[in-house]
Amino acid sequence: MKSSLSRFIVATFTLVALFPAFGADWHAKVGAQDEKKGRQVVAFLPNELWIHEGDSIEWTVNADEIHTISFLTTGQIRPPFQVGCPGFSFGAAIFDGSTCVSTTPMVSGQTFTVTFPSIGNFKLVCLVHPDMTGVVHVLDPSSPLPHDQAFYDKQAASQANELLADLAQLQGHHHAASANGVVVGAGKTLATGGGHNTISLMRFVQPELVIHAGRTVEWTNDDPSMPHTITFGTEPQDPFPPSNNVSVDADGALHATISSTADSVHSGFIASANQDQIGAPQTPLEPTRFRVTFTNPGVYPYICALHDDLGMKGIIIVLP
Ligand SMILES: [Cu+2]
Repeated sequence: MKSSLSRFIVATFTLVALFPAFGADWHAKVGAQDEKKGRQVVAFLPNELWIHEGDSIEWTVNADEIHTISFLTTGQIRPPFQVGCPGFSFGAAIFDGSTCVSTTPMVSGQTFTVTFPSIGNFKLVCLVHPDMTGVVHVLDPSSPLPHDQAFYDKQAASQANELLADLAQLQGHHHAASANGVVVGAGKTLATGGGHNTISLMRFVQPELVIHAGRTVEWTNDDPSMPHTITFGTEPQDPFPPSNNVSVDADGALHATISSTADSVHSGFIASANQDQIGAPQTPLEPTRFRVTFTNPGVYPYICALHDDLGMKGIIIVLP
């Protein structure tokens, strides 16, 4: 009896210490997807909220693609998502602009609550996805707020539906450049007044291809900001670099030869280069194409090592 009472007091005290203002609680979503998980909305929904000093926002992840909820400090160098701020917060945090706050990569059903004790306009980012941003406007309690929770709920739902529909339309328009070509993903980035939203198709657009032995298949990533891999056989520990048996063609595309269904070949990240920014060094070209020459007949299944859990898999059938 006594111990549960003291535990209650400690819990209450901790809550008071963490959330001194007892402001309003707001809710927002992170990501959306279709039933088969192949169509991913890579966005904070909504990506712009106006709240009062002392209020909290609880974000709920709504997709199986991983996302982080991160607030860096002004001018901070963007860290890799595996590193975080460096470091991570779990469950809840306070952000006043002076110290970085980030979650670990989160998936469907997980939540994170941030309390904002100071006025200001704070950029919200996902450290996994460069074109997934938002903003939280924290106003003085005497200022009126433009929207209520019902508005944000409706906006989040309609944005998710519109973006998923947009992606379905995009999916229908992607054709391979050659007979032995496979389009890897598709996507686009859209802006709102609050930041960037991205839609990404996590699929090989031609999941099954039949070729003759001796031919070369070419995969091309058509997504502006989503990396993918083409991985045959054993998945490597580190998905970033290509496997040792991958070489570079004269035009910069990566190339491997597969002669047996027992071979393991990994493309590494196939992705669009980041955009150049004024005042920053020009970004180098990145490999956007991967080629494999198949010398022998057989059935060759492969995956995207980053998105196979979303169903991103393909197969090459090689006839004599
Ligand atoms: Cu992928």
